[in-house]
Amino acid sequence: MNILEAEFIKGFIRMCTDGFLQGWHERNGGNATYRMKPEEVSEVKEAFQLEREFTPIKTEVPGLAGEYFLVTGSGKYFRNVELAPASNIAIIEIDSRGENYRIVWGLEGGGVPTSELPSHLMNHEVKKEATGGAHRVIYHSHTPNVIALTFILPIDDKVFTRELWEMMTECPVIFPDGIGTVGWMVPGGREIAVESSRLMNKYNAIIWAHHGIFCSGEDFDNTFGLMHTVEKAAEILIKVLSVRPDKFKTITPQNFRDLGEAFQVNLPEEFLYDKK
Ligand code: 2HA
Ligand code: ZN
Repeated sequence: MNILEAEFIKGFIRMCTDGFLQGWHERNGGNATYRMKPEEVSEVKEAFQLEREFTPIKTEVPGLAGEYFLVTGSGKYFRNVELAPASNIAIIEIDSRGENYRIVWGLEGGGVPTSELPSHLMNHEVKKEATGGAHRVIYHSHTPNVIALTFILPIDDKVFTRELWEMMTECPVIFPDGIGTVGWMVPGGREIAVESSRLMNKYNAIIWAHHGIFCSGEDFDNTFGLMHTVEKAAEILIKVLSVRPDKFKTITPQNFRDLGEAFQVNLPEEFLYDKK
């Protein structure tokens, strides 16, 4: 088969294009990775070339030994993924120790996986464990309104979660576990990956101050949908704060408790604090 006809590759490409069209991927901003299912590996492995070298991941992910991932390329533009998939994305294989990877398809003409590979893989490892294998997508982008909020709100999980929940009634239903926040750190390395994956154990969305957002999910629709929802809530908050610094009315803690009961979602009390 033509590997580009595989449904998981089409879904990944569509997510890249949709993210670009939202304005989340200036230049080479953002990156995405997908942990392939065994049947998807079988479906496309005829197209694999095994002559490329194993390269250190620069962190250890033993929980991902032997897994295959579809990944965006470092320095590649989301804008170009749909136009030339084989030059801008790749499939990588993780070795049996979870310490090295090799490219088995894609990035034709040269290139390496996303500069955020350590964060992606450490997040995948945590999410695979925490969800019994259900989560497969990690997606990072530079959502402008989320980034803007990191200049005006305290970098605090409780504050971001509560303020974003208040912006649209369905937010707490879509991210009932809340949102994690990471203060400014150098991107691309192991340190930010360790900090991010620690939070990913608890949350499906985490915000990197003055940088962007990471989302985790089972498939492309719900991962993209989560990011879209958080960014839209952030946009509404920016609009509200642009008009006046305080809210004239809002959704109250008791309203959230009633919502949680009606929608059968557990909304942790840590986010329903009194604001005085
Ligand atoms: O440019 O988004 O975080 C790619 C990135 C790095
Ligand atoms: Zn980034």
